[in-house]
Amino acid sequence: MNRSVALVVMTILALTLAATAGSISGRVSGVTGESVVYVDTIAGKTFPAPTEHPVIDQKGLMFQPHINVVLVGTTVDFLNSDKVAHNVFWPSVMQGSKKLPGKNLGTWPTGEKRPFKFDQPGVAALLCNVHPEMAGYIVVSPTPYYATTDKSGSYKIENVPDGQYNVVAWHEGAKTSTKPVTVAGDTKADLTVSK
Ligand SMILES: [Cu+2]
Repeated sequence: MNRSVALVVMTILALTLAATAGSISGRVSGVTGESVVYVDTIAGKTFPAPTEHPVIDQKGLMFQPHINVVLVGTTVDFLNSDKVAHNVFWPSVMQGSKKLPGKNLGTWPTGEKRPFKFDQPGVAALLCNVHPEMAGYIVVSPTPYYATTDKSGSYKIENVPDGQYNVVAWHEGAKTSTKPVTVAGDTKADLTVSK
């Protein structure tokens, strides 16, 4: 390889690294426990749906995990691992203050699963009409840039390209909070949500 070719290759590598190395990290305050943080819809950008199906299990009379985040377009497999029949339904999908229709997937026995494709961003509160105490959540993120916080509210979203975004924090039972964030490399963004 001659010197000018090597220089071009190195420049391309450096630019590629610079374009993919950004992140958003910080803390969600105002609530305790796990929250979800995601980059809101980016005008003119869509993302291919993942081919993998995350599994939400109904086990021990609970939705496991209790809180799930998926990219819009993802198909979720709902599994029943209990000895009793369970149902899965959500009364609506909340898109900000907009209420989109919900869905009832029916009731099915041990060991079976039913798929559902979440093709609209928003939040679905999962319920089981056999066991009223069961509750879970699916946050359908419009972008692949999302994370769940740890118990103290800290989060980090990796591989965010530089740019200007609206970052949203969601927490069970609280109002969602949105904040404009300019990402340039590793960027900090703290958010506050309130009940
Ligand atoms: Cu149930």
